[in-house]
Amino acid sequence: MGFDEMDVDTIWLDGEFVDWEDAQVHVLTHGLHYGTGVFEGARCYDTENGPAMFRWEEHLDRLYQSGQPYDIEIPFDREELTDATVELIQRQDLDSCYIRPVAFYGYNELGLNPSNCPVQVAIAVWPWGAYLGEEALEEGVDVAVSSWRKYSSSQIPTNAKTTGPYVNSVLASLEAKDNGYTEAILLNKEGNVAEGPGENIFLVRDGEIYTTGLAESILDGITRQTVITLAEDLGYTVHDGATISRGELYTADELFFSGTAAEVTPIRTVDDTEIGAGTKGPVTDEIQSKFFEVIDRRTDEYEDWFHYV
Ligand code: PPE
Repeated sequence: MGFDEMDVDTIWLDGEFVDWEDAQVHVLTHGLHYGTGVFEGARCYDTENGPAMFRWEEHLDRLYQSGQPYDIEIPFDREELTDATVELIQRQDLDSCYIRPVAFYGYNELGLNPSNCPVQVAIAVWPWGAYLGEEALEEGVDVAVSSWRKYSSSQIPTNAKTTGPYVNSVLASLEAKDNGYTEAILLNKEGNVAEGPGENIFLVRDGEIYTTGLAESILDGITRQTVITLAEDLGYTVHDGATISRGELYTADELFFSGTAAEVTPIRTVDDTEIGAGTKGPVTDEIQSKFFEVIDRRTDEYEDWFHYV
């Protein structure tokens, strides 16, 4: 569904609330030419206690940190960004939504050195349902190992969520979709498993859980951290920072993706090979159920993960 079909009308841009159609930048914006921006994707959930932003503090931490390698100094503090987001959600009467802050080098001059360009900041919120489809959460998705490798952290920091490098994810996603798959898995430069184009990946084998770590050139997902905590609290052994070879994907008992947009999505096939029984596995099911229980606030555990609107 396109933005114009959604019931949203306000964007926060450089400190002001502006009408949706007025949230514009110049075509000579530095970030448009060179991808010199950093962004976040967070969610606000319609919980039993009202709308609440999930792990907002961690998303803010990552936003500011993403700017570090690029000298992007966001000219607004945490409280300003938080207040702006809360007000955007309230003004537009949203119960649940996706939250997209973006900070980028703006308009002044071109050339690779961005230091004379101002840092512009925008926040938009909109309703966004299940990323890979409602059915995906139940049935699982069919994925393919991409022919595109994930860029290495020695080339571009993968722990920074930078706009430009997402062309790597776009290529992997397009290739997967063109070939009839729902999503891709990217291998890193070494040929081991990295992550999905917009998701981290978890593998279950013999009742234990494995996930790739930062040294495998991944984004350190906040949902990934959430899943690790939930799984450990459920009593599972989690091997964070595992090296997962391509071959292990096909013989895994279970595989699933994690991400703000994708939440906890089972993977039912990789390159047409069924994973486990080719459906959502029991460990994935337990973790996914716990995740939904937490975000719906059907439990009072993990209360400090929520920022009520
Ligand atoms: N890896 C990548 C490359 C990635 O983009 C995401 C988020 C993750 C892992 C998971 O991170 P986290 O959301 O903190 O658990 N992908 C975002 C972008 C989706 C989009 O299409 O845009 C997201 O899930 O919001």
